[in-house]
Amino acid sequence: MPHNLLVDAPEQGVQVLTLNRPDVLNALNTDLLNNLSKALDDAEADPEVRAIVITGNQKAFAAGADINEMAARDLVGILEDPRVAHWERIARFTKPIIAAVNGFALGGGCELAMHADILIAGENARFGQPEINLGIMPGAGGTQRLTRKVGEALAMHMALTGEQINATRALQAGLVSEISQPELTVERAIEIGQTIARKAPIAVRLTKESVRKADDMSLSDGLRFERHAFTLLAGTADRQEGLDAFREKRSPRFNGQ
Ligand code: DAK
Repeated sequence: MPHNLLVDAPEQGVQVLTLNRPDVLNALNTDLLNNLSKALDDAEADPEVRAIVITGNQKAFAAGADINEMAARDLVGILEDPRVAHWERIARFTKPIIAAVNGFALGGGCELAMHADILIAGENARFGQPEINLGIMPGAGGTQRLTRKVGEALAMHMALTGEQINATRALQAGLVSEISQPELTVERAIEIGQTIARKAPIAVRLTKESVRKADDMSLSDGLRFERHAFTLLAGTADRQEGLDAFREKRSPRFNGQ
């Protein structure tokens, strides 16, 4: 049986993780989430990995949590549900994540895509939070991240009606940063990952952390965090290298220090 998560060796700093349960449109069961968590643990510890691309296939990024598994699960004790820890693991990942979304990104699939720092959509992408159709509601950020990204009007519309939006609407709403031809989505995501992989790693990590804080903090607290991070970078060898390289009209050679 093929593995439900394909983990490529990193190339030029970018590792591609491919959700691989095509028979069920990459529905996210516990085993797949577990494998994704483990792959992220490994990637976090691997200095060769500077950015991650998460993708699915042409028909689906992921059509949500595995409904068959959900139907079999007793909801009592949901806070001890191992899937909660897996979602938290994905949210804690410190390196940049780029989601390359073709086809359906629904429910937990849309929520997984929203855990990415950069979201690239194929023209055929469809985003939605259809949990309401199942008598439930989003449970991994679909009421929170979606609202912060697209605003209350559209988030409320999507979460209460279960209606999907297409790639163009997702771009207009600010959910994705770019649309590509479906067959080029992964290639484009890798290219973006490789661009980031050439930057100074500490600056990349602190930039991601700082932008993320904008969701959680007041403007004054966020600005304080940004200044603190900026000051930390002042002591890095990579900052010196970046400034020297500019003045010497050459490409910088960052070493992560
Ligand atoms: N789970 C299991 N199987 C799924 C599936 C899913 N989410 N989505 C599709 N499949 C299966 C279908 O049952 C079908 O299987 P067979 O009948 O061939 O055996 C196969 O994939 C192909 O699907 P369709 O035949 O339905 O394909 P169509 O093109 O006609 O329709 C569709 C595509 C995406 C519109 C449709 O499949 C669909 O509506 N799928 C369900 C989408 C959905 O409701 N997703 C939300 C699930 S609830 C949590 C955090 C988060 C969550 C839960 C817990 N905790 C922190 C604990 C998240 C919850 C959800 O995502």
